[in-house]
Amino acid sequence: MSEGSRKKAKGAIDLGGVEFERGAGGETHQIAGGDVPVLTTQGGVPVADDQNSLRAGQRGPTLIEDQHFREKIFHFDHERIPERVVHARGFGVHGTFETYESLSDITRADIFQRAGEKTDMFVRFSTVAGNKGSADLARDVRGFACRFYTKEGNWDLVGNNIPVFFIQDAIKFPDLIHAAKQEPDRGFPQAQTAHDNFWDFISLTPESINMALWIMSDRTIPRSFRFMEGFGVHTFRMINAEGKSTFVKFHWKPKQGLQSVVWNEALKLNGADPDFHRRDLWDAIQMGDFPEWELGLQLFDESFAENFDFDVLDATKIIPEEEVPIRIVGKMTLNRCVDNFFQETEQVAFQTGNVVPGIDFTNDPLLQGRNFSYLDTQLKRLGGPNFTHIPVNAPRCPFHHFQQDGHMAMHNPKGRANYEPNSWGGEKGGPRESPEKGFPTFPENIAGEKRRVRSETFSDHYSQARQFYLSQTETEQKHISDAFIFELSKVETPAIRSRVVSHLFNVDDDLARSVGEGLRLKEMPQPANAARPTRMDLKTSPKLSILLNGPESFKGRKLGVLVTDGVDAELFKGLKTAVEAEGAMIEVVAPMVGGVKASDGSWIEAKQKVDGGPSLLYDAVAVLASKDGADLLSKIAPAKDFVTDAFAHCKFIAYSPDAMALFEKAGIASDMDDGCLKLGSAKDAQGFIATCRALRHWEREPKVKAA
Ligand code: HDE
Repeated sequence: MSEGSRKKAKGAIDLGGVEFERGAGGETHQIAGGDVPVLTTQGGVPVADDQNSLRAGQRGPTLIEDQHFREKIFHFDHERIPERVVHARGFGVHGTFETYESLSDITRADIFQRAGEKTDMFVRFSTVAGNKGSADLARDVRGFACRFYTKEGNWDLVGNNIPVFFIQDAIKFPDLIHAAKQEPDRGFPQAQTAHDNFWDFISLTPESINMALWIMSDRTIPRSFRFMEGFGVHTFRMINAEGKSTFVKFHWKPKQGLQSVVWNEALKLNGADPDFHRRDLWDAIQMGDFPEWELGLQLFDESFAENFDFDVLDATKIIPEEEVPIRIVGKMTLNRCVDNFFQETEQVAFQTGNVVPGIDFTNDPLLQGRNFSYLDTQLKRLGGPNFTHIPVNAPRCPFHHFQQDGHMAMHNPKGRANYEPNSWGGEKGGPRESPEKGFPTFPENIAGEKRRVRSETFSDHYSQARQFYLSQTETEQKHISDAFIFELSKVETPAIRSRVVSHLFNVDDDLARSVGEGLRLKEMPQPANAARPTRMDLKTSPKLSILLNGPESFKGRKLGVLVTDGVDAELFKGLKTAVEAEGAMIEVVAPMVGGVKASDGSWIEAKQKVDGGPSLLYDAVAVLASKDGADLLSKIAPAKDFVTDAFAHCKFIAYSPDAMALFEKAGIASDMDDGCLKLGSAKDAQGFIATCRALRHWEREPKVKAA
């Protein structure tokens, strides 16, 4: 507010640059004027006093006449809308898609016609089972919902970070979700599949076993939304201008590489920072470190589909990249946070039915069911049929239709015609259909009996689960087995535990045994009855491993540096320079949030006080302490946790020579290994950051067994 732009009110006080005045009861009023607009009612009427309701007498009752109070409370009372029945917790951001090359030979979709074309996007990442306020690091599938605002309407690719699904037919979706969410009698557990109902359902639904392997892998505990893949899951069609159809599966490949956390870290992160994933994306975008994904297509024809080992309409199966290579056709960059969370992230209404000319559905029964569900659910959540009038849902291309009225209609058709055919002609007559430009449904030949039936071609439930398991590194296989043991240890009914293990015998003998032994089953179960025997001949697919597809640098990741007074200033500077040169972030943690005084007298600002900045928040850590500083840290329990957790989670650790006292007191000095690097001088910092390019020091894991 510019000084002198208005007279200072009598008794005005200054609270951090904004002026307030004291009211009669001692309360503060922010004063309008200058750059501060006058507060109004929803109807635009200026408000004189927003601190006190209208009363009869100083200490008397509030008057119903107080229209300002009534409007304010009425609106507040109605602020909540139903959360999404699944994927309630999510985080949305804006972005841009850039088309690399014309795909006109394959699809007539306008977005894929011109190299270099940019299309606006909105993307929402989510967990599935937890409520809106649940923690980010739940073991769960992540939603990866993408909207492209194309010149021929909105195209929504509503995918997940896992390429397969639990069930084959949408009619089982309510059962799956009921089983996964809180048990209905007790209302818990929240955001967890580690309970009886979930594993009961899974163990009675063999088609879900492939997905069960995926969700027990580290895919369900990503380090960040930025480090995960996305998948359209279903087989779709692309149709070119001549009407030729090509099958397609959509993939998003993060330029950042793949990365996950370990389970013990996830458990603790949920307490340390329940917003870990949304904060990560927010911070990265605000800092200008825009995450990028390339869009890849697996394209194949009818003859491939007929000869492939599995039915391409079965959403519990993948097509390995090694069999149908991925063609990279464009890039998504997420570059803008929302202005308002509710307005955009909460109100965005994705719909699988939003496809554009040149992209079409297949008969995947899961996809067909979704097309009904996504439209239907928006009515309940957003309260009426006009949710496309909300800016985040409105197309950004011209649109004309005769839908009218309903709650909150913002734009009804203009003029006399609200129907067609009509004989008004010209502009007055309104829009008309166009067989040339309009959405062409692929004229597939369909014939058959009307029956409730599951195709025989959907009946192999274990072969791809085995293929997935055998495609993992040894470290990842151990994580899968540990995850089964953890989840099933929370299952209270022994028969359900055994039943799950009986399915694992159809996947891999060693896996089943290690889970069975980890649960201390009194007797190993027989393999479950299988509709089809597991195929032992499928080739492994290295692309299914996270560790084989990790980041190549430390870029986009975060080093946490625990410092104390007297920290070697040169060493700190050297480390900071090395981190920044790599395009990574450094966050300073100190005994007190105000910061520390370095050896040369300079001041180092801290971002976190040590108990609010556990090593869980960082990809790698350093402890730079003076001798006195290390003695002080040795007496602070969270400082000891800082190093023991980092060690147990197989993180790379750098330390100044004097910091050793902390490791000794924490009880890990004698176990320190090649993943722990002493920084003798600033020169060593570069080598440390180069070491951090690898994700973790996995060699340590068998010794610490914390994952
Ligand atoms: Fe969803 N799903 N889903 N789903 N789904 C919803 O729609 C549904 C499925 C996915 O960020 C709901 O707007 C059925 C597969 C994402 O807003 C609902 C079936 C995949 C999101 C719905 C599936 C997904 C949803 C709830 C079985 C990956 C969040 C709120 C046939 C390919 C979108 C909403 C967002 C949300 C139904 C299975 C992904 C109820 C019936 C498979 C990413 O309509």
